[in-house]
Amino acid sequence: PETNVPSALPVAASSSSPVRDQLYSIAEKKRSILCVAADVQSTKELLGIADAVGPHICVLKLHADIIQDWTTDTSRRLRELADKHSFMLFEDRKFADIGNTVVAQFSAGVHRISSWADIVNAHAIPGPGLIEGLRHACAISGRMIGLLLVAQMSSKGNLIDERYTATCLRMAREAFPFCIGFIAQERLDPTGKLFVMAPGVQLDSKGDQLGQQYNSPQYLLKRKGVDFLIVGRGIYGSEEPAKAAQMYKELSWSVLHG
Ligand code: S5P
Repeated sequence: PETNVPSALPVAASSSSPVRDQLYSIAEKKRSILCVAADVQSTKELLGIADAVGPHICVLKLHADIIQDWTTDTSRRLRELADKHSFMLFEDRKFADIGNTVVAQFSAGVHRISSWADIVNAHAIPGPGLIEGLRHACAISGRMIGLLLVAQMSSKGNLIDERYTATCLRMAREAFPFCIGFIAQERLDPTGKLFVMAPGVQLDSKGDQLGQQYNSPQYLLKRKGVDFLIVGRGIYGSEEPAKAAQMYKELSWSVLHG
């Protein structure tokens, strides 16, 4: 069913999550609800995209594990760019294991995600122990990090049904303010306190050969009530990523506020 609800931006003031507050403050200041998915494979390309689209985004989403030459220098320089342009870093790790394992995946290994990410995401399938583990690792890191639960997916034939999504909503409510929202395709929390970032956004394509499905910013924002848009190939795959980012930023902001 279509939700047909307005944006959650006005709810920001009533929130008590510092990560959520920071995100909404950046979004308001930069007039941007755009998250760019920088799915490139080298540090040089990643930093290049981050610097180019930086002025137009509120969040840069990455998959650290596809960067072939990742070092602690990659995350250090990413953080510098995030501070320079004022955007948040979202590691799209989609944790999906028992609590004890995700603690290590979050804080150790080559990527040491908890030392630099502002936002991470997880599948809810292992149950609340996973969220507890991530919260624990977060406390050890001493950094403020927000969690998004993957409550729906954009890919054709995915196994998520309405009951699973409803359970994600319940788990997220219980885990607020560590859990601040969802990766999903429509608004889930009617109050908007738990926000939705929606991937599967592109204007020039309906999908790819591997099941990705795209919708327009208009559809997702107006008809489905999502709060933030994630655009990957529509931006980093275009000839001029900075220009494309500016276009998606302005279009999505005007859909909400114009
Ligand atoms: O359901 C999902 C969840 C995510 S996080 N569908 C997705 O496509 N994603 C991610 O969003 C995916 O991993 C990729 O990084 C991005 C979409 O990229 P695009 O190039 O298809 O826009």
